[in-house]
Amino acid sequence: MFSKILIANRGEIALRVLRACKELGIQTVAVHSTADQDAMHVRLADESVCIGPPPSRESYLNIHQILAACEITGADAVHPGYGFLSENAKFADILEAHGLTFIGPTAEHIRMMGDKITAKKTAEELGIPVVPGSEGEITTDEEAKKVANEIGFPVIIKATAGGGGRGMKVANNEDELSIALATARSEAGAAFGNEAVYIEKYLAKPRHIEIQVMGDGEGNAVHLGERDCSLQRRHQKVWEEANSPSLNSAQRQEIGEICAEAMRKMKYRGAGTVEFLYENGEFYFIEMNTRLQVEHPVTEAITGIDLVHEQIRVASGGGLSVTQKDIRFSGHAIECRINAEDPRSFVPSPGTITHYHPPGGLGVRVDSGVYQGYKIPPYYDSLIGKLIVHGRNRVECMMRLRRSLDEFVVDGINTTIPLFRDLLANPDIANGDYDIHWLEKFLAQKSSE
Ligand code: MV4
Repeated sequence: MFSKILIANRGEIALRVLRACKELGIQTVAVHSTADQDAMHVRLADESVCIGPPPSRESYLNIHQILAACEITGADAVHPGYGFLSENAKFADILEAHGLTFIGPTAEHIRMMGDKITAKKTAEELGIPVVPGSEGEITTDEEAKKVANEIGFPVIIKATAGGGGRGMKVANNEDELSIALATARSEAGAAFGNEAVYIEKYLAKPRHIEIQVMGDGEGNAVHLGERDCSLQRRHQKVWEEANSPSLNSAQRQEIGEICAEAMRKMKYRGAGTVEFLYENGEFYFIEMNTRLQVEHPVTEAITGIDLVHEQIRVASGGGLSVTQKDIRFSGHAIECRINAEDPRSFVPSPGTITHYHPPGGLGVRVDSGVYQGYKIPPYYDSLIGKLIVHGRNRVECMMRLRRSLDEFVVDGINTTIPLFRDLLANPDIANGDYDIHWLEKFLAQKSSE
C-alpha cells in the first residue's frame, strides 16, 4: 500500500479523495494555487504545496510543478480526481517514468479512449453495442454521403478528439451534409488540433445512461450498475440518479455484464465509465471515461462500495475488494450538483459565503469544499458541492431530497439550489419521464414565463 498520496486537484473532489486516504491510513499531500490558500483541501491535508498562480494552466495543469511537489514531499502516488490531469496520458507516462504511481488506468487505455474513433472501434470489438455509423474517419463528401445513406438521416458528425459534446454537427439531409462535414472538420481542427471526424446515426430522444466499471488490471472486473445522467444543460450534468428510472434489473444485469466482460478482456485497471445513449430499449455506446466521475457518489450510495478505496487498492496492486456476486443494488440515490451560479441565467456567482448550513440526517451526504466565510475564487468551475440523497425507493429519495434542499443554507452568493426545488415539483421528473433534451426545454419554457 502507498504511504503518501498527492492529490492533484481542488474543491470537493480533493476532499473526497483525502477522506479515503485518511480512512486507509495513508498520508496526504494537497497542492494548491495561490487563489486556493484558504481552501478546505489544503487545511485538511497532512502537507500542502503551493504550485503556482490562479490560472489552472500554470497550477493544477502544470505537470512540472506537480512532479516537483511529489519530490519535495516524498509522495509515492498521485490521485488526479476528475478534470485537470485525470485523463492526460502524458501525465500518467511521466509519473511512471519517475517511479510514481498514477492512480488510474494505464496511459495506453487513457489514449485509446481519448480518441473517440479508436474508443468506438475497441468497444465494438469487445462486444459492446455501438451507435451505427462510419467505421473510421470521414474526410470526403462522397464518403459522408455513402455512410449517411446507409444508416439513414439524420446523422451527427463528431470530432474524434472531442467528447463531452464539443464539436458536433447534425445533418438532416444530403443537402446539409457537406456544410456540416466542412464545419465540423474546421471546428475540430481549431479546437483540438485534429480535424478527424466520424459519422453516426443521430438519435433524437435518447437518455444518457452510463455504466460504472472497476478493474484490477489483471483481467478481473466488475460493474456497479448504471447512472441516469439525462438531465443536462449545455453538456453539463445537473442531476444524476441510480438506478435509472427506465431500466429493470434484467436490463441492468445484461448491459452491466457486457461492460464488465469487456473490461476483463482489455485488462482495464481502475474506475471507468462506459457511456451510452439509450433509446427504445436499446443501448448505444458513445464514449468511455477513464476517470472517477463527479456523480460517482450515487453509485456508492446504492452499492455501499467506496470507489476511491477501490481505486487506491487496485493502483497499489491489492486488487478489488469485491467480486460481481458481492455487489447488490439497494434503494435509490439522486445527486444534485450545487453550482455557484444564478439559478435562472447560470451566470457564475463567485464571492464570500456569509452563512452556510448543509443538510444532514439519514440518507443525506454532502460532498463540498466550502465553509462559512469561504470566498469562492472566480478562476475555476462553479461546482461548490454535491447533495446526494439515498432512500429505499425513488419516492422516499425524492421526499428526502426536498427536505434536504429546504434545510440547505448557502448565503452571500447565488446557487442552483432553487432549480432543484422546481425540478422536484415537476410531474415528468416525479415520473422519471425525461430524455437528454428535457432540461433545456424546461428552462427555455421557464425563462419565457
Ligand atoms: C449523440 C446524440 C445523438 N445521437 N450521438 C453529446 C455529448 C456527447 N457525449 C455525445 N452527445 C450526443 N451524442 C448520437 N449518435 C446526442 C448527444 C447529446 C447529448 C448526449 C448526452 C447528454 C446530453 C446531450 C445533449 C445534446 C446532445
